[in-house]
Amino acid sequence: MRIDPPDYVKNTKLIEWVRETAELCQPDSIIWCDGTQEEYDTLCQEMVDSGTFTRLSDEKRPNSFLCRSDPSDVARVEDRTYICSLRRQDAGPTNNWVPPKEMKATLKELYSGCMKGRTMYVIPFSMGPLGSHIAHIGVEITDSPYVVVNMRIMTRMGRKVMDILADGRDFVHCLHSVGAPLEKGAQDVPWPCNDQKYIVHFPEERSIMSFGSGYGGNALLGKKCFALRIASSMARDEGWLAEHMLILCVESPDGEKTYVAAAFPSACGKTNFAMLIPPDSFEGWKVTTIGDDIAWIKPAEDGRLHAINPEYGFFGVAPGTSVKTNPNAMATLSANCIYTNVALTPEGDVWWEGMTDTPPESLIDWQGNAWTPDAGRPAAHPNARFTSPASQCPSIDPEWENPAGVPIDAFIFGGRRSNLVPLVYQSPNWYFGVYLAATMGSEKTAAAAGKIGEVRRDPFAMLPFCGYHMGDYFTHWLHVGRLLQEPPRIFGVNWFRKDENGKFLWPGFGENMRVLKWIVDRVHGRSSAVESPLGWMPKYESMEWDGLDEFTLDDFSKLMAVDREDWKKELLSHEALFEKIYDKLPKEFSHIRELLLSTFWLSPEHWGLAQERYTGEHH
Ligand code: TSX
Ligand code: MN
Repeated sequence: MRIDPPDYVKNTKLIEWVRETAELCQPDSIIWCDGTQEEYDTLCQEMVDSGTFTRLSDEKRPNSFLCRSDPSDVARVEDRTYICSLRRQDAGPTNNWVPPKEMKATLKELYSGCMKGRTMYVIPFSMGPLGSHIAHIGVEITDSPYVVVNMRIMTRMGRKVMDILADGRDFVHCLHSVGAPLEKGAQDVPWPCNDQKYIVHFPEERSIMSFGSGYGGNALLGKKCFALRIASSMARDEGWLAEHMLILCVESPDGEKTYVAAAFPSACGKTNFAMLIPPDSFEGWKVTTIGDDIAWIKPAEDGRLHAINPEYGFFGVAPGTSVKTNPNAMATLSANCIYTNVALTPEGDVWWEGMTDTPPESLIDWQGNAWTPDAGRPAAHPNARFTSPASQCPSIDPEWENPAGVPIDAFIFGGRRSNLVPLVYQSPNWYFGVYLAATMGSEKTAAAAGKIGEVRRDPFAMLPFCGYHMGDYFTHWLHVGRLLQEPPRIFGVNWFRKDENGKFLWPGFGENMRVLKWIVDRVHGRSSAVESPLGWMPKYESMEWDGLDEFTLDDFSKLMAVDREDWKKELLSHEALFEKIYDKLPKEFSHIRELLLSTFWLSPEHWGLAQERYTGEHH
């Protein structure tokens, strides 16, 4: 097989890997992607011609496309995701594991001839600004043009990356196939994929093999597979952190900048928070966005942690995104985007649930069928996505491409909890902060697996994304903090607490700026706090309430109160998580749990009295 690399390709390991892969997968042809606009336009047009893409209205969504996936290929497949480390205990009990040799034999069969009748694309990409010491290079080989155009939005991709991939320089090998060879003369389908799916990581050799799916995190291998699973393993070995976090900057009226990284499980509005617009009453305050999903964070010379966003675009959930919930995201979507599994309007625009209060009278739904508001099913798939360039975001931070990263002053960990967990609290120190993050949980909103309202532990929002043993991950976090001159302060938040009638106690969205301001003030030693069973908490007076007059001290008390019996249950329930990783649980955790349990030496009466410190109630 002739592979004909362009003369600017110097990396002999890459050339050899492409040759081997072509021999195994037997594509009809090979394209070395250069990342140019012309290449992108050509591939998009080819997908329009083949029926995979629909070009949207030039007026409403210039240079943008709609794509409908196969109805069976609409989300990440966690039960088909494997961490194939050499030793089982390095993957840990929260990851699927198969011995790497055995897995490779299985995959070799599947990949054999899997690209017949198709083009094999070679995509060099950088996770992080080109040349940043925090960035890393990957090369994805794929038979999906959809993957190529999405990778061009989501990563820095093409010739400019190949130019710095000198001979001898390492890169992460990312092999992807939709697993649907085309026999001679056979008619292709708009979304080829395979019922058998494998998303496989080999952490020791820093490689990824993905088979059978063309969707999102299964196929755009720079994101969850590389930037989280493989990178977390690299980070542990090299003393840094690869995290499922957004990064934002809070700028005060006098120009003081505070960078914050925050982790939330899914369905908590992470992208909305990353692009928050402060209420009008916060004159002169600004929130800017560095990233909405992943942060690579490294200890720097100054004794602090510096973070980059390794991505170049947003691959966000569309449903629920509107000018009300996230005006910055909506502006980002005005042009040059790819929409997957959203609905199509008769005018050639897109629509999804929550985009407007009233749905259009008629649509083509995500499966290509006619749809009206009385259809009794959603027009867009609940996991429908937009792929959009981060550079188009009005709130993008001027430092977002700084190769040195931005210095992180605070970590925020949140979850969706309808009761018990107060709006905001600060960990007394790094150890308690790591414990807080390790035990974070979120309630289920959809009736997928498990009961609605059931708390699911999702440590650091990393449970599906950690490329090694979760116990080793906690130990690594404890270790990194010990080495820092100025460890970031750690906070917990909960935007989702409800009253006894099921009404949200907190308005959320832009009003979360009030929480951010208290956090920023804490970081700089300005705002006061009082002790609570969970850590430091604001009193009503130490938060900004201008412009939210209707939110009373009484409302605040409801939002901040910690019920004694509920907190006891919560602490005892941490045991379930700890049991799972008992052999690698940091011993700090057992001590912290004991210390937290010691608050129950307070009688119920004294608990109530102590609570007045932070609810501000007086009896
Ligand atoms: O993203 C959200 N955030 C963070 C915003 C910066 N959402 C959406 C979550 C689903 C992905 C929220 N939903 C937030 C929030 O802070 N809070 C809530 C709950 C809520 C929903 C609606 C109202 C109040 C709270 N109020 C009215 O609808 C009028
Ligand atoms: Mn994510």
